[in-house]
Amino acid sequence: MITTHGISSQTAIVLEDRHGAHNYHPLPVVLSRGEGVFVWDPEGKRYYDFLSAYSAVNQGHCHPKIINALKAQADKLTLTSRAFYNDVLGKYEKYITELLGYDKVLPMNTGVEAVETALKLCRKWAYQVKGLPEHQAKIIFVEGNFHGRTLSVISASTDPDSYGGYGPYMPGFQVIPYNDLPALEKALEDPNVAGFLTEPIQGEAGVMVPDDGYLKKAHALCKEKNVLFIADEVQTGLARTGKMLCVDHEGIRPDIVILGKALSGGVLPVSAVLADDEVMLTIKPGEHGSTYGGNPLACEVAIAALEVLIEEELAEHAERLGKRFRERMQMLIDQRPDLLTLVRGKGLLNAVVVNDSPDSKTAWNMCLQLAENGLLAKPTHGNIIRFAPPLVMTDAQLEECCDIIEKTLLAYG
Ligand code: IF1
Repeated sequence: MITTHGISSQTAIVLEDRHGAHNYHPLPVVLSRGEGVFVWDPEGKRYYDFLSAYSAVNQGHCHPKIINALKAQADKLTLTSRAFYNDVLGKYEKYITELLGYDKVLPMNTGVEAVETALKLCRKWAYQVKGLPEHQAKIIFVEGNFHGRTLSVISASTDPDSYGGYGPYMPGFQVIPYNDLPALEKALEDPNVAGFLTEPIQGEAGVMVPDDGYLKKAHALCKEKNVLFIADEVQTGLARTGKMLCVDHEGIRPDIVILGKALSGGVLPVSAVLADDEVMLTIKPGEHGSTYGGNPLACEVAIAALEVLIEEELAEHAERLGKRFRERMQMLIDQRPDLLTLVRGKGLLNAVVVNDSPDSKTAWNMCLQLAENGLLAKPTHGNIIRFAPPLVMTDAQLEECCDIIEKTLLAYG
């Protein structure tokens, strides 16, 4: 069963099903190798990857520069904990804070840990700087949000799949409609509001792009009320939407920025919270941390992952390819309005909405067909297909991928 060439797809699926928790429902595709925009199954079938590990591999699979950084540091030192200094962390902290223009960074591992860190910072700041009464700080979230899987962030989720059965929930959170400035204005009338947390584009909700100007105005409203504007850029950040940060499209500077996923180019869980001293220095030694956060292996990988984004101009690339992708998808929609409703997105974070109900199997079945034809994408909410390839895709590859999508969807049903 287990050979020197690894295991078959069928065996891999059986093993996961038998021995792993059933908290996922993957497409029946097994991957054993990746390079750039491609992944391969154990039998050698090649696919274009249009999920990019949920935007963690913006730089492409196994980017040589990032893998070399990993290997070189792995031979020297991997983890010391923060009980001691290490000789890479400070270099990384200087690099990322100068690159993104914040006083300080706090390194964590997974995206949701960085979100939790931002929420803790927000509360500390509220009590120490803003002067709110103890235990009264409120943080505003928006409907349809996705910030990860911990008890505290699922407490603000409006998706029953995320929060159902996990109560009791975290107090001090309020959820308002997304893309709704009057709702935000009203929520901000409460003097105990400490922060407003949002994804600049909602990923899990189905690539929901807010109206132009929403983020800018929301930021201004927060500033007026001395409320922290916190951007969860875990999925939208790091060149995915055509700018280094998605908020750059509106020229705003959040008080707290949360990064993860592509910060390591898919190599290790590496996340970060960026803020200025007024916020960051409210957490004192011993008040927050993580065994692996800031480890030298992660720091070298993160520097390389960020350098790749800049050296290969991946934001510009995503912007150009994304425009072309939406143009091609619009042409397809015009041909089959019975089948497809619309395409939306920014840069290379896009979704096509299928003309069917959210509880239909249409998008899932289309993704099975796309896989058959050599392109991997994942449905979300039954009638939405997310398309988010690695940003290192060439123009010619993008055209070929659009041809595959066109051929597959035109043949559907
Ligand atoms: C799963 C979606 C993507 C995120 C934002 C924080 C986190 C995420 C904006 C937490 C994570 C994931 C996790 C993954 C599915 C996924 C996802 F489908 F749910 F929407 F990316 F598209 N903030 N997103 O999108 O980061 O702790 O996972 O490192 O299966 O939960 P994490």
